[in-house]
Amino acid sequence: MIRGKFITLEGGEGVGKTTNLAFIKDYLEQHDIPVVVTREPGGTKLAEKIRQLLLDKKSEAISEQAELLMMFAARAQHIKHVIEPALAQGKWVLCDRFTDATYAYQGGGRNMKISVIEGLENLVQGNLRPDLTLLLDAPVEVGIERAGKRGAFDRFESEQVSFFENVRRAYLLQAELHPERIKIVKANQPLVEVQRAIGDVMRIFLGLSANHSTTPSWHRKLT
Ligand code: T5A
Repeated sequence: MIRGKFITLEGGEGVGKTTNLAFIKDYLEQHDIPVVVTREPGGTKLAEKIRQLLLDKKSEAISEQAELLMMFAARAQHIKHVIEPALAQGKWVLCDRFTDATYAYQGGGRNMKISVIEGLENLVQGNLRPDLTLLLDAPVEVGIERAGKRGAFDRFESEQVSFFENVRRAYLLQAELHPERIKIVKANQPLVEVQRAIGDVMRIFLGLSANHSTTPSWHRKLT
């Protein structure tokens, strides 16, 4: 059995990760690739409970160390029960956020030591790293405005703008450190353009030729 590929989608609040996850799933399935779609924190019953605790604005003040360890506790469950089994069965895993989010939010946002995050990454993940990461990047105000339209803010979304500026900077630094894996997609443009750019990245990742259509199927139907 050929091992599946592990693709992650990253970016600040409200940049469009969830929206574009469906597009990527659709793209892969059109190429007969079996896909498991999942998210972090979350993806298993226990990890989803940890997610609720992490996002709950009304929870007691969560220390930075507790927050970091909860992210990796959820991740350990997720890897063992969802990600690794799927990859071993030859399925591709498409995950809404993964460890780059920890570098961005706990490293950049909370100023936790990168060496500590690296230590936990090695402990929890062993050799597992994403094969491809799409980083949706947009100015912080754009993401916050989009997220605001969806309803009440959670514990992270209630942070100051400076927190999100640090998150964005840390994400861009991750992309600089791992240019072969992390591809930046400009998210501050109409959805059809974002998806055209994502389609280009996916086409190259799948080794398809340049004249292969990258227009979103829903857009093709409309035009
Ligand atoms: N976290 C997570 C950490 O701190 N450390 C970690 O290690 C991990 C894994 C999880 C939180 O946990 C933190 C980070 C997060 O704060 P989440 O739900 O995964 O929460 O993250 P959010 O950023 O909150 O996800 P959202 O669902 O809010 O944002 P998305 O998915 O990026 O945005 P989406 O797709 O819901 O789009 C938002 C709105 O914008 C519109 C959409 O229609 C939607 O209304 N939109 C566009 N509008 C115009 N033009 C475009 N191009 C658009 N694209 C989307």
